[in-house]
Amino acid sequence: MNKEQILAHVQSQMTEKRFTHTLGVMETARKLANQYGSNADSAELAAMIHDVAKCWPVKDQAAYILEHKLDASLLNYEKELWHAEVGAHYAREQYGITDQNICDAIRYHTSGRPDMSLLEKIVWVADYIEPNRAFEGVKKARKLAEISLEETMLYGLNSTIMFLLEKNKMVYPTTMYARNDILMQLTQED
Ligand code: DGI
Ligand code: FE
Ligand code: FE
Repeated sequence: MNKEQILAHVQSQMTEKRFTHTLGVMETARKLANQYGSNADSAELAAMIHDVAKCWPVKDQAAYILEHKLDASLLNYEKELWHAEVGAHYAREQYGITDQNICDAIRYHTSGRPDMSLLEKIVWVADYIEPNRAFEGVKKARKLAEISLEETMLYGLNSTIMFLLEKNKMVYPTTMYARNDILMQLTQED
């Protein structure tokens, strides 16, 4: 499929609000890619597809993970994590995306992971700060993104982890490892 076809299909899978968010992530990912010296077309394509499964019924997301033998350990954690795992596989199967970098940027756009590539960081940060986001602290995150992807990720991962702790929710261990890894990267820079 070409980009226009993928975008139209992605739109058919989600609410208008989610599609507006997707367009915001695409625009932001493109900007960040140019700013940090990554491929803007790859960043935009990963952003286009990143939430394709977000509006599916959660039981369909779970069934997809089992049916395609994806990482079923995710099913022990919050359901918000599942659409990323589904989306990465769907990108390859339905849209013919063969670039592993793009599939990984989709796969880890929610959880993060240690040793994230530049493209993975860009999509994670773009998802966090796109113009339609309105949570407390988003302005601060946007400011940080002008200076450093790692500083933005540390801020975002800390906030997300603290939010989960406050709500007595499970934290996916990989998110914690992602956060520690970013902290290490920042500490070693000084
Ligand atoms: O799909 P989006 O809403 O655009 O954003 P996302 O895919 O980054 O999902 C973020 C949500 O996932 C956020 O409300 C927190 C929730 N979540 C639940 N468990 C975890 C988690 N996020 C991370 N990073 N790690 C978790 O263990
Ligand atoms: Fe998402
Ligand atoms: Fe998103």
